[in-house]
Amino acid sequence: MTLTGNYLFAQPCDFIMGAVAMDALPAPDYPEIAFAGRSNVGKSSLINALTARRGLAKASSEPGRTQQINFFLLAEKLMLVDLPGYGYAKAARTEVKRWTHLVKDYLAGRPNLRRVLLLIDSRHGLKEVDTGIMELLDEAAVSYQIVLTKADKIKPKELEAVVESVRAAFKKHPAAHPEIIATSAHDRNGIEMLRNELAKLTVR
Ligand SMILES: Nc1nc2c(ncn2[C@@H]2O[C@H](COP(=O)(O)OP(=O)(O)OP(=O)(O)O)[C@@H](O)[C@H]2O)c(=O)[nH]1
Ligand SMILES: [Mg+2]
Repeated sequence: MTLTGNYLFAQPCDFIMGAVAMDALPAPDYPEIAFAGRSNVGKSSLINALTARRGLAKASSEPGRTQQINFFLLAEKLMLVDLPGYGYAKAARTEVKRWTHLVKDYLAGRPNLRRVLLLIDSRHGLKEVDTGIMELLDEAAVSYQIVLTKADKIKPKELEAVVESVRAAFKKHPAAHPEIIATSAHDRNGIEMLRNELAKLTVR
């Protein structure tokens, strides 16, 4: 039986570890859901909204807040993985390069990665770096799903337009999951829907 999303996400969720290198990841014992996206898109905030735990994942208005791969184990069933952002960050160039490599290696080489949530800022839509990540995931045959963030920041009509443009763009991408979920960590729209979607992935 599939758990309801709200039930699953009300279970304990614990920080397991932060990893700065591929040889320091935890054992691949649980199905993993990775939160990927450009710096500042709202990855850490979305993990906090899903788990209803403020401050579980460190969020900040300063791009580049998450500097390692952080693992959170939910209900001893699902590992939530907060990735450093790719693209712009207020950090040294060499540092950004290092995380970008780490993120790419992780995304392409993690055997227990069940799904990548590719977060896209509702106001900005898909950028070139995002398309690059989609290509990498297509090649690695890793299933991914687009999640729009910060939906509270734009009007419903504009949101529809972004959904349509993203839908059109990912027709060419074989590993993309067809459903796009628009979310807001602030007014919590879309959070329950995403919880339900992720609950389906706890079944091995
Ligand atoms: N209005 C609004 N702001 C949001 C939302 N989600 C995140 N933010 C804000 O966006 C900023 C970045 O959020 P983070 O969750 O730290 O983003 P991140 O993707 O983890 O960033 P990095 O770790 O730096 O890559 C913070 O100031 C958040 O408060 C949202 O749904 N609505
Ligand atoms: Mg973060």
